[in-house]
Amino acid sequence: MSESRRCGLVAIIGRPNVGKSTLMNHLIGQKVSITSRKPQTTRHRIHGILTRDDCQIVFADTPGIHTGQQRALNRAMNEAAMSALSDVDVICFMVDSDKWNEGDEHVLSLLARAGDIPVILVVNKVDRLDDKAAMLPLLDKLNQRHDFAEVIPVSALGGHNLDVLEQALVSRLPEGDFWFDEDQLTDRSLRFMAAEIIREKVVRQLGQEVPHQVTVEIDLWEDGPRVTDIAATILVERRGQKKILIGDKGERIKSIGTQARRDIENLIERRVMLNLWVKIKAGWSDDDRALRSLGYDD
Ligand code: GDP
Ligand code: K
Ligand code: MG
Repeated sequence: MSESRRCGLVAIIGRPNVGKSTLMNHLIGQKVSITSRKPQTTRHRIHGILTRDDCQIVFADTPGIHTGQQRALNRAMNEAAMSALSDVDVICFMVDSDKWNEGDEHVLSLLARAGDIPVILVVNKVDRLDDKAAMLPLLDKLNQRHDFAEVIPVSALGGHNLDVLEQALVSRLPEGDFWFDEDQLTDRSLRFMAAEIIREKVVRQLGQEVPHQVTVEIDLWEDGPRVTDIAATILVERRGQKKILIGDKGERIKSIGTQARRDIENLIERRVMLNLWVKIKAGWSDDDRALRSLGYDD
């Protein structure tokens, strides 16, 4: 049976707001099964795993790709993103069917370094197009810039065509045993996902001008008999961001906390008590050492 199985690593890349998280959530659903690492596992941080009888798609956690090269953080994140891409089995380049900007342009330019890795062009948000022909000029333009293995229009939000995308991914994965056992959630990955959930809520509040400047650290994780106690620190770069996050009389941080707590409860299927702290990490985005301690050096 195992000889007919496929398993491999997929990266979904694209500028902020094209719908990467929405797609990932749809593909993986609530049944995220991240497990203890086996020796042959890649050096990648794992964002999520889709396991079917016949295949396991492991989604690499590619750090965001960011424009603006001046700052150490941008550089480090772009380097990390590119090195994460260098040994995946398939890359999905996700774009918005009716919005193209310099962020897309930048990510597209990085694809030149994809080498032989097949790149699937995923054209998202087609539900917003009245006339599907409206995306043809974009597709024409993109096809001239890169030799895509396939072009798949989808709606990540509506679930449209995602089965086609999934099959396109699976067919390009190497045959081999699964890397991860199912149903074996580890603390480490749960913590990681909880931090991601909190970060996602913060980014939504701050808007897309600063998302990569935010990191979340889980300070405490205690599984009590009935409730899991979690404390997390949100590290922002500037005083102004801290103010925005906390909001008038703490309204903002409270609503972030509530939303994050609900998602974390769904993830771990337990009641959660979530304490959030906001701290300014002054000047850290220009300090390579700080980046390393936060884990962006791989
Ligand atoms: P990311 O920054 O690439 O991870 O993008 P998100 O997944 O956070 O999505 C950004 C916004 O686009 C959110 O408001 C989503 O609800 C919305 N979105 C994502 N996919 C679709 C889609 O297929 N159709 C529409 N209309 N909106 C979408
Ligand atoms: K987003
Ligand atoms: Mg996202």
